[in-house]
Amino acid sequence: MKDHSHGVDARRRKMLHGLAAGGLAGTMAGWNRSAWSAETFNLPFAGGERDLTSAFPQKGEMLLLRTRPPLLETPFSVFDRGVFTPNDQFFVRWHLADIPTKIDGAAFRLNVHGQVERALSLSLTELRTKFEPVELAAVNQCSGNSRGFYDPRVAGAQWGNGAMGNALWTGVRLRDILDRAGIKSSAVQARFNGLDTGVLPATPDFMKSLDIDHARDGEVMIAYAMNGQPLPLLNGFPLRLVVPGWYSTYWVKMLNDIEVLDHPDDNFWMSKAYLMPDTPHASITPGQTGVKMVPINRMVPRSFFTNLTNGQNVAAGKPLNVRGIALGGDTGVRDVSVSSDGGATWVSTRLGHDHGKYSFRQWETHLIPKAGPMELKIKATNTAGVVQPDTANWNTAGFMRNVVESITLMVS
Ligand SMILES: Nc1nc2c(c(=O)[nH]1)N[C@H]1C(S)=C(S)[C@@H](COP(=O)(O)O)O[C@H]1N2
Ligand SMILES: [Mo]
Repeated sequence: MKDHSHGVDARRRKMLHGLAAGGLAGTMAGWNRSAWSAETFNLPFAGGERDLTSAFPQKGEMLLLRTRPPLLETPFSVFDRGVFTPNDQFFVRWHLADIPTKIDGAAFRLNVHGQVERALSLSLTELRTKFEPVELAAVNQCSGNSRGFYDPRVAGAQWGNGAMGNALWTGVRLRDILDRAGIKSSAVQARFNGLDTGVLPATPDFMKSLDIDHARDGEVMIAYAMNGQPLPLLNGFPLRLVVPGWYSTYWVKMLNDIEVLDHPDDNFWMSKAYLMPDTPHASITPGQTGVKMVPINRMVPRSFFTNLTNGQNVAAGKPLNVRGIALGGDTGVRDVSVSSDGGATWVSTRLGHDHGKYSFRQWETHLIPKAGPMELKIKATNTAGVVQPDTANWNTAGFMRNVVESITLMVS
């Protein structure tokens, strides 16, 4: 067995020490009764009024969609501050209401079983010392990010654009764990389960599965840290799956159980939930029936303005800095172009530092606006040549929105 711990830098060692000791800075006590901030915030769609709250443990100011189980959205202005989303303002999404409020890192075990030669029960210390640590920048985005903009409206969490975030994830390769257990030739999928459960025993446990080749691709990882710190409890302390380029429904939090299956997983969260139409862009016309459904999977390119908002006043004749972020989806960003004439002509922006193909990519440009209303559009193309669409997709679940974003500035 190779020990890579001597190669680990001091910062990481310190962080991991905190992890193993099980120290959780905050617990969830009181998270329901703390005073909400009196401030509200309006997402730009009907019913988009949200309370701003700082009442959740290890979380700064967030938009409150639901308290239990929590749905917290990142205020969009956060994305203007840097290419990585700070842990304390990283969005939060849970399906089931019984989430452990305190986890003892010393007693925690990750179990690997099923179609394997040797079942494993790994402590956090073993994970960090007996496997090679890896780091990867990757965007975690909810399949339903931006659902609130769907027209006609659809049921589900009415997110604005802030159900996404970019972090530098540290952990171990899922492949290394599976290989240590020894995958049997009967293996078809690996199923991931976390510590959260429903309040009623009849509630299906939240579990997600990946095909065994995907699970062993060397990119999927089990992360014990984000942005150099242990995961916040609400983002999955102490371990979460990171599935680069795939929607975050697969990024199972508080991961403590991996079962290698000899059949395709048909549990509720794989066979009934998180399905999308098997059509171009997962798009159908409202009311359309008889559509084949498939599990949601890879992300698609998106781009956003971060320093300007719709309806903002700006000065005519003076250079205007226009900037934002983009993601390529399941591959890198090739180009982000801006249009100031409603989409007739496009000009490439300057791309920021490349943190890897699964990361946010910052972009920036300058314009000299003329007096009057000015419509700006932003459009990303990924390295596979996939371009954001000019018209929005539609499906009943409100998944995979990635239409070209557009804002109108008042220039005077
Ligand atoms: N254990 C567990 N993991 C989970 C979920 C959950 O409900 N339970 N929700 C998934 C979904 S749908 C999303 S969008 C992401 C949200 O990750 P975050 O809360 O860290 O932003 O977690 C995923 N992993
Ligand atoms: Mo999600």
